[in-house]
Amino acid sequence: MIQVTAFKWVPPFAQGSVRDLRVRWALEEAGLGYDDALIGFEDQATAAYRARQPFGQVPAYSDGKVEMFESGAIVLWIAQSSDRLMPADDAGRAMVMTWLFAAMNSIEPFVAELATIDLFNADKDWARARRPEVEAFVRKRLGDLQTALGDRQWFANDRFSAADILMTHVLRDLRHTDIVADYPALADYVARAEARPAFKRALADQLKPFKAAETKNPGLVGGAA
Ligand SMILES: N[C@@H](CCC(=O)N[C@@H](CS)C(=O)NCC(=O)O)C(=O)O
Repeated sequence: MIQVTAFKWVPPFAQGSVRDLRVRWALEEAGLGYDDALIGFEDQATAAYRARQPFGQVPAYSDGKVEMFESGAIVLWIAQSSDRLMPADDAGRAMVMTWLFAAMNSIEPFVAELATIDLFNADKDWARARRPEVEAFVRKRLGDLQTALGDRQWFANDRFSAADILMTHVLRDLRHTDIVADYPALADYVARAEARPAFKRALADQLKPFKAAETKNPGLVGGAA
């Protein structure tokens, strides 16, 4: 059975963003069943978990054939077994890999820097000084990204693929801002991706244990994705 690690609970700002969502979504699109192995913050530093994920993070993945960490690599692995996530021809596969790495390497670092400022350091002087430059860079990248998308629905080969899972997830990490709304084609793209039944199932399954934990322990901060 395929197994994906995920957190039992995370604070509201992270709910709907944790990277096991990428893997859950890919599995749902591919029609592959899986178990989620829920871990707590206390498990992250254990030797047993570090053997699966050297940084103590989620997700880690196993399917009886391989053991993996790194959400992008895992999604790419799953995509190799499903033409719903990656076409069979070389040119088509190359485009999926290209856009998948574009999401992780050309967009995510800037989005992550902005999120780190806003969500963890908003009250610090250095963050206030740095933020305008970071937002300007995010906007520059989103402008280029919107131009690259043009009239297409999806980034690689104009058909939904693993690359769109990564790109959508990265763009969702700007949900705490209004930035994506200023790029209407990208806003429509994210909405189109989020409307997919596979995404909705993946998101609901990530959120389920968080809600259960909050019901059991009302002391945890409530909130949703
Ligand atoms: N590059 C890794 C990053 C994984 C990652 O950042 N996971 C976060 C959740 S989204 C995590 O486990 N954070 C807890 C921590 O770093 O201690 C991947 O894409 O799998």
